[in-house]
Amino acid sequence: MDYMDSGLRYTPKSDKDWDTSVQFLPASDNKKLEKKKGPGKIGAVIGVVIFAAVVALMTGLLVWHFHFRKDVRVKKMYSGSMRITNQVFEDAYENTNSTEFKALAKQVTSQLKTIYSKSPQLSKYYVGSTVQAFSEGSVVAYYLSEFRVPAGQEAAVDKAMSSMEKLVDKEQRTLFRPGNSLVFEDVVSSALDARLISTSFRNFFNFAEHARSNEVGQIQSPGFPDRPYPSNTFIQWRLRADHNYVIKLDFDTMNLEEDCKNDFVKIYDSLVAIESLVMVEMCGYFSPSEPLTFLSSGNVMLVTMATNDKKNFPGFRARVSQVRRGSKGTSCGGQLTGERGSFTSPNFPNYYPPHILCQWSIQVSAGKAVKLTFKKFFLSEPGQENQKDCRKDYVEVNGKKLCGDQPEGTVTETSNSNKMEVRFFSDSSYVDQGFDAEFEAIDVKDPCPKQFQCKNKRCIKSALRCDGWNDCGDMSDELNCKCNSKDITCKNGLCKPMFWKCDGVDDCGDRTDEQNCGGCKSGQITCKNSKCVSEKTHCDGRDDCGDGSDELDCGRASDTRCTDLTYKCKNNKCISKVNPECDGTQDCEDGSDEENCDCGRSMFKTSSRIVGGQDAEEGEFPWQVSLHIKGYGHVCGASIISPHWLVTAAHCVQDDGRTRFSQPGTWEVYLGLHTQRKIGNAVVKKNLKQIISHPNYNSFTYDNDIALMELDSPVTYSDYIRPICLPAPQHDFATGNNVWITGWGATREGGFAATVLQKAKVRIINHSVCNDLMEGQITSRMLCAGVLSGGVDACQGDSGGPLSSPGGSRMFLAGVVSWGDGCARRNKPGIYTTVTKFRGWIKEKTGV
Ligand code: 4AZ
Repeated sequence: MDYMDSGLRYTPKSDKDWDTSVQFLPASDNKKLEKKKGPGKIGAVIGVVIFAAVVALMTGLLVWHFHFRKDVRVKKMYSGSMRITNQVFEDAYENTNSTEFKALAKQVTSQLKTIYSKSPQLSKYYVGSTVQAFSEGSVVAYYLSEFRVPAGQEAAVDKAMSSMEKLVDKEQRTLFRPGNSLVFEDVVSSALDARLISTSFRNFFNFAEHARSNEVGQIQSPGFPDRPYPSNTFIQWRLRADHNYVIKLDFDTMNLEEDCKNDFVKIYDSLVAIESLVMVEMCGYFSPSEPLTFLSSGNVMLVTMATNDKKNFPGFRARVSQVRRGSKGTSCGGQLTGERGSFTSPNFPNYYPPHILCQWSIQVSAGKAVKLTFKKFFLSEPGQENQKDCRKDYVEVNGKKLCGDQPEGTVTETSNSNKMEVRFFSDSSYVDQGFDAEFEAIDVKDPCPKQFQCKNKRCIKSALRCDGWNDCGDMSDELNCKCNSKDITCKNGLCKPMFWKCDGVDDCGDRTDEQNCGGCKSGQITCKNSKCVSEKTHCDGRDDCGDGSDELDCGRASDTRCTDLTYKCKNNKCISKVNPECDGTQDCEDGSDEENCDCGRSMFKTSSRIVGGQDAEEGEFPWQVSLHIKGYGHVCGASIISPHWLVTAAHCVQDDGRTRFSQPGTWEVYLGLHTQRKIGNAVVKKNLKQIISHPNYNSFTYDNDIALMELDSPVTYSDYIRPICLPAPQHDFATGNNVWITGWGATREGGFAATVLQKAKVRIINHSVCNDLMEGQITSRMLCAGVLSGGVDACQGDSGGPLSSPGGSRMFLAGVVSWGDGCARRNKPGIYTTVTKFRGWIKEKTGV
């Protein structure tokens, strides 16, 4: 049984595809092979050789004949729909067994045959078609067509099928058509998703449901909620609504295997699986709090589910109802007046329907201008990743098209008059959550009353002007400033927070903040503890600073007095060089500083400079791990430090009332992962053998927030799976240094988790400054990093992941994502566990 059988049965004309000209060779004449008295031994040998050669030749010929000469044909299935404009829909067309259905279906298939006969490519390989369903409008026919195509010819058939509309046109314009021929319009056709005709399906289920007003139906995967859905199963639900209604499908559970290659649910704005009418493809786990309601454009919808032989999950359940076309959620656009107001895409925050065009005309009082701000903006779909051309779903404001996902509140448009036209267009495939927009009337002469107007037209609170932070996004609030006493006055007119003075980073852009540092006079050096000592004391063998920092980087390979700041070689000798480990130069006499250095490198150089982040490249952070709770999905991050061991946060592995997070069996870990729910060849999934949470972890203060995870079997390194370097206990991660945060955590505070691994660059923040900002909660085992102007940070779901610090050509694990006051808030950096403080503990527990 296959996909075709899930509708009307179609019986192929079985012999047609086989080459009937093949004939078997006649049997040999036995008499000729009878042994005669021969010409002796040599003759016999020659005879045997000739005989063997003939047998070999014949075998070869037969193999060639049957294996290669015979056409190898590939089954190609296309699905399509077309509008029949000269028929009127009858209720009987909903029933595939009715005589009315059968009669019209016969006429459609017969005309389809004529249509395909107009193309030499198609007519040669055409096997047959089945009509799967009809719906209103006048009558829409949904069909499947089968072709048997010689291997290598598939592209030619695809090409011919892409001109289906032209072929239909040809057929419709044929002279001498029978008077009762069907008139076709709006022909849509595409190759069937190959996963829907898998030969490994063992079970087929086919459901049909007609929604009625004031009734809510339900569809669910087989076995839900008592047992997991079955393997190797294909199911489809054909959903209909009354004429002038649309289908509303509202999921309360969606919990499938993570890899869409194995199990998936696909929804179509059609009654047959036409790829150009796919609304969404889902797999993995969706949180019940996520809005997951879909609307069809017409009165039909198809839900398909396919599973393979691998793992089975609980499945899904959804409510089915009908909503009058034009009612709330299904309609959009209109006239908007007043001094301020808001509007959203239809069905927001749920998914907008496909195939919709909305137009809003905004008008504010004469003499004013309209300012439009998008608070939420989610218009992404496969094929529209490059957000520039907006060829699929888009919003058009002032003639400018906007699409893709945009960060909260960042899209603002202002009109030149008191009117603004906003258009929203969704094409026939793939839907998203849409947008939430606010408009307000602004005074053209005073567009930001009591506020500061940035050069890019944004309005910001006046207090944010000249505070050292780039609030406008284009720096215009930080130009031409008179700095206050808490700021550094840069020569170029910028003001920067005083605590960035002398941090080794050119914050002003003209190095003003890095001049006359530490208050030390010329001829003096600044110690790590801020003391000033004479330049001459540098490397004189005496600890003049008191913390040993004047005796660092002295170029001596050994014989340095060991301090907290010096690197200790394996032979217990100390060297003064800062961060000598794995820097490519042998500094210890015994070479131990360059041992175990197969770490911290990826295929990529992270050369450019989460919340405020961007997609990482695949394999850019090969030590990044995604920790999943079995049957739930991603919860925390972790870092690979050896083939056996991961480092994560202790707070990720603490039991709560419901889940035993501390137990290895609760988790499955994904190494080499880039996109959640996309388990490609690079990805390795492992179970855990043990979890070691730091014994001094404090769940109130998050002090000692570090844990180790041992894999149940060692992982093999690849381009996508590699360890990060562990820093020596003395490794210096200096204030102001750039470090990378990575993870699949929320992309805004309280928001959704990322699908693709995100990366963002932040800076190490001075410990005492951070402690002041975080109201004294920062212990010596915590490290702060962030962008204090806000907008870039780790967030929920990033916990346990790495804070990767470049050192030479490698990355070192500076920290473990631990906590923060919200995400990406101004003056609230992210807090990380300081890995150097736990280097000894890691060595003791793991041997790494
Ligand atoms: C969290 O909940 C979390 N902004 C992680 C990092 C930060 C905040 C929260 C830092 O996992």
